Amino acid sequence: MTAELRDELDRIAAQAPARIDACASPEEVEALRVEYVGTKGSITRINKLLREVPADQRPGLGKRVGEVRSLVLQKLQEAGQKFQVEDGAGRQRIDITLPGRTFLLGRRHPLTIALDRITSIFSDMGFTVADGPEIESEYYNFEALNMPPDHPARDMTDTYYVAPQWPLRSQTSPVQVREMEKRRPPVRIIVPGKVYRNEDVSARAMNQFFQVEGLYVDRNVTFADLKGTLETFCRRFFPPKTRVRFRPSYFPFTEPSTEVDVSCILCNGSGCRVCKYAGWLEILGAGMVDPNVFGFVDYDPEEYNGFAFGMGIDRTTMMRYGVDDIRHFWENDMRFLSQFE
Ligand code: 2NL
Repeated sequence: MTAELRDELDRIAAQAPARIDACASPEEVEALRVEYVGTKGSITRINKLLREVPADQRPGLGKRVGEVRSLVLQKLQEAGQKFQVEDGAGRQRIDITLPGRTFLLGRRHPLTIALDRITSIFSDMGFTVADGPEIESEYYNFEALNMPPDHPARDMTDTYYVAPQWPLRSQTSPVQVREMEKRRPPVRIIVPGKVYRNEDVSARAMNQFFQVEGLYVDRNVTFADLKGTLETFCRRFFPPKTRVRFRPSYFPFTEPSTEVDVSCILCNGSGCRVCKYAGWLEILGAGMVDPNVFGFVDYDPEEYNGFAFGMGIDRTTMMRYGVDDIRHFWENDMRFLSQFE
């Protein structure tokens, strides 16, 4: 009995190292661990049989069991480490069989998605992007845009002031005036940016929102250029079946002026809550730049003319995605933001 157990231990000691070394996966190592030292493993079984071995032979055989068990455990541990690698600093070992950690990827804000798309469409038509300050002088925010001191838009109830005579811009047009001062025609720019108005906050209105304005000044620019440019924009920005219409309108800085409507993107013109059952949504205002505006920037109105337009990004994006409350864009609630792209 003792001799048989000794033979078996010798066999294990002779074979186990090579078998463990040959393992190609952590699972195979684990199978050998169970086979040798698990509760029903061969070494465990021999250890239990020690009780039946004659007392005088027990210590010697017990020592041998301990040796073989240590040898096998040592080999198993080495084999386990084979499937781990050192980190860059050579200190910690990691289990390369673990699945990788997942990264939470950020995504663009819906207003950024719309803004990028609008910028890209106008950039295809030769427009470049300009920007400027959000705190403006009354001159750039009003006067140079043909809004004299008694104009209603200058009323303190509409425009925020950070100090007397220093309004927060109520549109991005002051940037266009600054650009015209800096260079000679042709000027073909769009100006995306945040604007401020003292509005009561509601589902449809915020006291700060995003706008894109555009300006095209050159010789012989016509109202047909305005229509072609803005119609092309609408065709590309909105779904293919969207209809576009131009209505006469009024702005202090353009003459003649127009507003552009598109058939409601949600109900396709049949009437719904978003279009207030009109079937049409107003998306932008535009017109031929008033000659008075050119006077302020020293462009000769006899030589040059141009068109300008402005659109609110928040409202346009609401229509595009059927968002029913403008305040969603400002609350940064992940349940809302994660629905885009
Ligand atoms: C609207 C209408 C508009 C402009 C903005 C503009 C700028 C210059 C000269 C002339 Cl420098 N016009 N901008 C023109 C027409 C309409 O915005 O409803 N925006 C939300």
